[in-house]
Amino acid sequence: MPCRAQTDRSTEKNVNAMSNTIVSADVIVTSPSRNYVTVKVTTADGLVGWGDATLNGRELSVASYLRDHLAPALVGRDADRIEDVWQLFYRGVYWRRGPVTMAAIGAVDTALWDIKGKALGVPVYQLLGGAVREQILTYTHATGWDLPALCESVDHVLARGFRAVRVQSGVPGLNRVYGVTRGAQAYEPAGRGSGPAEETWDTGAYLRHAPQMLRAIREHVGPDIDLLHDVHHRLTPTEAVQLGKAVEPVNLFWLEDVTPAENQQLLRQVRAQTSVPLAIGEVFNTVWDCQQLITERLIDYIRTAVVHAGGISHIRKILNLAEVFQVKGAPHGPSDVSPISLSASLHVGLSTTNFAIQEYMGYDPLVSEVFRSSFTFRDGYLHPGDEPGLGVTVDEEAAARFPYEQAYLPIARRRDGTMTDW
Ligand code: CS2
Ligand code: MG
Repeated sequence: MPCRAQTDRSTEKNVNAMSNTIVSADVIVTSPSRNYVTVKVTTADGLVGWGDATLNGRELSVASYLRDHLAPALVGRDADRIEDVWQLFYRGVYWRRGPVTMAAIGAVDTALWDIKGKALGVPVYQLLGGAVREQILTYTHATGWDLPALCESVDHVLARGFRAVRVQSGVPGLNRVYGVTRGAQAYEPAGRGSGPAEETWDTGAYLRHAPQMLRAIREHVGPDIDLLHDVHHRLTPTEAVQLGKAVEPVNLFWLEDVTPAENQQLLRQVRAQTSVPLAIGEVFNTVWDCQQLITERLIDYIRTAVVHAGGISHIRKILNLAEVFQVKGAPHGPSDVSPISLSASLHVGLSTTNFAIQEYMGYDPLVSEVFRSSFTFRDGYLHPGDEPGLGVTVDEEAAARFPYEQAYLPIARRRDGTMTDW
């Protein structure tokens, strides 16, 4: 009898293993208003998990990494073994880290969490420990070439119910500036074409302009709205101190990416000389890239995104480390982070105590023809919804209607022609 029971159990195990076995991993590149890369993982019992692999300006590199290397290695594996697959793809390739590798790994990881939620019939946040809050504070972008246009944009954002807003304006003397459009159209940084557009940057002009712009917006909105500003990697640490000191009276929620932070210790100077809250991390893709920023508390907010930092599994490790040092999570969420990654971020956000705020730039209406999401926005807060998994599906027929179009992020040079950070 025990043998038969034994046989039953071993058969049961095999059947169970077979049903969670990955039978295919497909890559979908689509361009509903802008390029997105999505991975679709399917199991033997027909469960489908979706992952975002979009890397603005390098989409095809990630698509190739997935198609040529990760997808073949996924087929036949147990979809339940999320951490093991992550470790296989991180340690099993010898060459580690970097935006392309980690976006590809992140997409697979996100898709496997989606599958696990669907297999168990629960939203992913329940798998991550359940809700620690009712909803997630969010912010969006207000932009204006000049102050009147920026005030109008801020008013429009506040009228939509946001209580936190990122403000970016033009800079006198510069033709194009990060984050700002001259017209009413939404800002999309990647320009279609065979190469990057070139912008001129002038730090002096920016430093003369930004403090007065931010003071004027604080005057315009009053004390109760959270104001954020993205410096976008443009300053030296000394210049960042100058800006930080100048805007302390504005009581910003944060200054973002005040200086390139590959050399993490450079933030010590900024941290020591200004009290303005600092947010960094959207261009980082592993905990090791921001470990010093966190453990020395050189920042207040870590901005790594699910799609660019190894998926849900790795983002949680970054946020768990950050919690120990009272650094809060505030993931990147522009239009080039697809609704899949945004949804995944919201599942993490609902279940992570030191999660502070989610960037939500919003999407072109064409995007919702391809990505059907269940997250909701209300009165300045987001919620991922309670559908099993991540709550996002991809309409593959619609995706096929929007073929990839080559597009590149701009580059920036100083007035003397020297390359600088865009
Ligand atoms: C920006 C991004 O949203 C942000 O904080 O830094 O818009 C960034 O410029 C883009 O994601 C680049 O693709
Ligand atoms: Mg940014």
